[in-house]
Amino acid sequence: MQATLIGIPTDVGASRLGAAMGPDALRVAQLAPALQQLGVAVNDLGNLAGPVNPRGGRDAQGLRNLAECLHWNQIAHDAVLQVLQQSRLPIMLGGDHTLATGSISAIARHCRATGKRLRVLWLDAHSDCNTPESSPSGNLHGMPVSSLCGLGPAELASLSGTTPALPASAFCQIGLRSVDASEKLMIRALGLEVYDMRAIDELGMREVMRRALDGLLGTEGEDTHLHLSFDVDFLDPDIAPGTGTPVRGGPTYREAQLCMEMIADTGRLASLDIVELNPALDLRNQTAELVVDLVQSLFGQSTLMRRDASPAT
Ligand code: B3U
Ligand code: MN
Ligand code: MN
Repeated sequence: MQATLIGIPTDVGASRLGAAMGPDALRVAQLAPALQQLGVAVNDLGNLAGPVNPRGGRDAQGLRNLAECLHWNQIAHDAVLQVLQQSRLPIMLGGDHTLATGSISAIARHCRATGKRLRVLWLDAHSDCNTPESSPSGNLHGMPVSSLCGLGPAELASLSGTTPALPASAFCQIGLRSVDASEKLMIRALGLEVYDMRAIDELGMREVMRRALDGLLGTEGEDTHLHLSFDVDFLDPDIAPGTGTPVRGGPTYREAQLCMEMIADTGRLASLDIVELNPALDLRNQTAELVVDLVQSLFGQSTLMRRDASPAT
């Protein structure tokens, strides 16, 4: 397997500064060597260059930094598309979660061109499906899901070449525990598949992931491109403090490991966003190191050779 790291150091979609340092924190935590250990050939494009954070207020539409967000997402889209066209697996190092609008738009465009079905797993404490009308904050990192479903700002919603970029049914959200009232309505309206923390408590992570990955195992999943959009605030803040909008009551270390291992077992992972890592809020880079540990499981590291798993390489 060949993977390409793309640093996308944006924090223009968030209120708190610091996520722009995420890509380098992941490099300091040895992300590339950790993947190489598992037989993944890795190259690193370095960080994309985009606009600085103007720290602007809300515009007439109520949005913060829309022009800069658009710019970042356009360059993210272009870089991701190029990597996919080289048949390499892109790993986006964020950066705030708005960048998923660009990355997933490129992935949707690529899937359309290659006739693949797209499945997006969205690991997050939040649902990120606010619209310009509903957003309480004006922060665009709270809107990538609605943008991709055709309901965000028009310029962001059309990045993939079609609006919507993909059907809402392609998404599966896991780990939610902070959802605005307006987002609850939007989840209903879009018919999003959601496993919130209550579902994880009641069913267990194993059953949640079994349902989330339905149709991906074996020959049935052959034509599916599986994308993981991993917001670091998915994890419980006790183990992952280095993120801008932590919410208590998230998955434990063991639950997160099982989640990654079960995704690895499908053998279908074809692209990955790692977002909302904020080194300014971290303790001695522990969150970045934890993420690297989890990414190793995502790429096939397991304690024993498993009968049902596809090989990592
Ligand atoms: N739903 C809130 C909070 C939020 C969403 N995503 C993050 N925070 N990281 C909003 O601002 O849209
Ligand atoms: Mn998010
Ligand atoms: Mn989040």
